[in-house]
Amino acid sequence: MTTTIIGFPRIGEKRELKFATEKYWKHEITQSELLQTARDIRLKHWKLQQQAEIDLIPVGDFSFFDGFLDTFFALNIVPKRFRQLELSTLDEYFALGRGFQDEKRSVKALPMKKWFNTNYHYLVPDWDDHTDVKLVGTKLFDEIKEAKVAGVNNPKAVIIGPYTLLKLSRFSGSKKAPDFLEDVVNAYAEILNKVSELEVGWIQIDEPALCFDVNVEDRQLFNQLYTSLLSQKGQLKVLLQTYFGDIRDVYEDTQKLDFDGIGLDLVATSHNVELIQENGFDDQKVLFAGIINGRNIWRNSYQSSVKTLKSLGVKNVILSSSSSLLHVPFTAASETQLPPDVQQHLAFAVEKLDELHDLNLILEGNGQEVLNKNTALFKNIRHPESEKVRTRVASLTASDYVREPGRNEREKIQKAEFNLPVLPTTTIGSFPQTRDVRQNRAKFRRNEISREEYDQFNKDKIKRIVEFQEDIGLDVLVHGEYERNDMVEYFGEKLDGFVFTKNGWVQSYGTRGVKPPIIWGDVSRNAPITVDASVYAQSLTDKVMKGMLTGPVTIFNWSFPREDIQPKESVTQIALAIQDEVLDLEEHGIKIIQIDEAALREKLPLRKTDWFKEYLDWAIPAFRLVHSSVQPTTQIHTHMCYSEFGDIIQAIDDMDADVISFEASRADLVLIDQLVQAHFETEVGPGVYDIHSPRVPSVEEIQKIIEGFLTKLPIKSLWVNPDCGLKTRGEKETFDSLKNLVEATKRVRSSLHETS
Ligand code: THG
Ligand code: ZN
Repeated sequence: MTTTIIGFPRIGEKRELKFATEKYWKHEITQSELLQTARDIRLKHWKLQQQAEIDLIPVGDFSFFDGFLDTFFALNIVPKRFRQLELSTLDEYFALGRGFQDEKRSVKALPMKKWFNTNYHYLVPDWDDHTDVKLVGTKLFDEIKEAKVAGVNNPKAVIIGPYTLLKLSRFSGSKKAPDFLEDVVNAYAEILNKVSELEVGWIQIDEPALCFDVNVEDRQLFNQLYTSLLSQKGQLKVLLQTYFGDIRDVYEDTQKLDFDGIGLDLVATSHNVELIQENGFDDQKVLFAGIINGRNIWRNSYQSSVKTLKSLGVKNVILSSSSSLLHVPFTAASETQLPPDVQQHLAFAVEKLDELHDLNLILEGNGQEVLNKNTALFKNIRHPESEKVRTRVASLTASDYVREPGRNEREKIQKAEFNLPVLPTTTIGSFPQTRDVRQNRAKFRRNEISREEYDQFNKDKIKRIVEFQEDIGLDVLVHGEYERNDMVEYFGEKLDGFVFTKNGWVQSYGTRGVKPPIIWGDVSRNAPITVDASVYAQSLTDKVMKGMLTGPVTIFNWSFPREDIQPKESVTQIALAIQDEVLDLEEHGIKIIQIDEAALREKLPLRKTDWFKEYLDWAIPAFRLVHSSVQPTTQIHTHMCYSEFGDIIQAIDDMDADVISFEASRADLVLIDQLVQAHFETEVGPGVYDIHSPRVPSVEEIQKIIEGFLTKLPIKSLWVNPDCGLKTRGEKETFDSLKNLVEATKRVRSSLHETS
């Protein structure tokens, strides 16, 4: 038996790659300095894997921005607008990821999307009729040579496969995926050939898209691609690597095709185990058994892993991770501030390497001691359980999930209560987190200023932003969220049941990362969290102040979950904690409360048949539990960052919020059409401009967008707002954009007057 991993985190133990890259972008270091940092990082990660005696070390998993981008960039899939910039290769690469702007030119970045059901984003390549697919990049081959020089004698080349590439791409011209098939196969064949020439044993071709539903055409595409490609593999051993789900639709095909190895995720689902048990596994192939969880941070239970592996009855097995380790932080060893009884249960990327080594020992019959120690660890897990929380969850009844009266009734009551103009204007909640705001938080954290000084600074900020919103004439105001870091980390820190890492960074996109909270015990709220800030803000104005909360599904999805209880149970606990906050806000005079569910859509199971029974059936009720006992006069808003919920519209309506805001700024009316068709009842605030760019939209532009929405939607259910929170923007552009938003709304209102 041997060991491998699918990929290692690449941002560096202390986020060295992030800092170097951002310096390079600011022209503070040279390209060669950046390349040197990258080499140092790769070398360090290879050495760590060697020390842990990982046999097959992945090479090519490194990335400056995104591995999916690396793959299509190497294949020359670069839209003309980027080529015309005539940049260096590296700068063109970065331009695809983050756009490009200088005195004369401005090019928008490629769109980003969530990578399967993770909080990682990949870049979406745009193929048009000029796209000329051919191998032009040398990154993979350069890294293989570099690894060999560094003494990595058994590298495993890693690339994203052609099926996943085609499935996740956008084809904007008249040519579609099948029209590119031949060129794609040729380009990949050339990659195999070059890797083979470098005397590499294995190539890992990542095909996670096989874990989505694969229909008849997709299956044909997969077979066509690989029949052709595998006939050209020569001596190279080809591993078909899948992750995040099961491959039930193509399992038989993978057995028949000439793959040398099949990589299956044995953690995300039990379905792959069943596929092997029921259909057998070809003796001539190697199973890359994804038994170490790449998605969560708990220690592996060796006893149950050994049991699973033995139940498979497969002859040739290599032990592996269930996915790339890029989804977990670097090392748990430095998290010494955590209580020891927590720390001993954690395995981040570095610790997972040792776990593979341990498992291998055990399976070879030399690991009785490590097995005993691990078994004892699992006997000693002590998740703090709260009798109070358990009782509260157990006593919930169906009526706790139903808001009375119904939506139509509430709408009338609320129109009378608030007396807002038509097309009410608002923002999503956060205002720019300028340098001074972040510094104030940092100083408080380092004990350089007192709690009073810290609070006073934020109060001054709130006062200023409330005045600004009143001045420009927004209708529903917010306090600006100056006291918050990340919208999930902030709530996690205030709730019982969570623990926090100091350095547990996970890449979210490009150089940006998040530090997911860890759910360790039963979750509850011991004191009000946002009430002071909201009440203070409301005291400054006669307009309505909107309270701002993060919803239970998003808090859960962006944390590392417990594995000893069901997701539904954790989410219900979080929902009750947020319910306490909602009711406190209401009691203290806050009449509109927004509960964000930015991450609701991303955790939809990969297969449609699982959407309801494995997810929506508990996620949507959890949201309702949070708000269903408020007064009819209290208005509940929610927000979603990504507009792609066309396929779950009914579920979104069933959240039973009064108003939902979402991204729609590409003047893309498709979703609006879908909402109309589905008789969507919730009032909507489709974003009227894109906050992800510093560009200030003009009054005329916003006016047109609002008028466009009005051709589809009844005026009584339309709100006007930007498409997301404003915390990542600068103040000047934000203020200008919002002034234009209000002015555009006023013009639409008065033109309505004239015509009626
Ligand atoms: N919070 C969490 N996940 C998210 C978002 C979020 N996922 C999707 C979406 N929003 C976009 N993601 C990010 C992630 C990180 C950053 C911005 C958008 C970011 N990070 C800082 C960095 O890496 O330098 C660190 C910020 C900090 O100090 O906390 O800017 O909102 N959980
Ligand atoms: Zn958003």
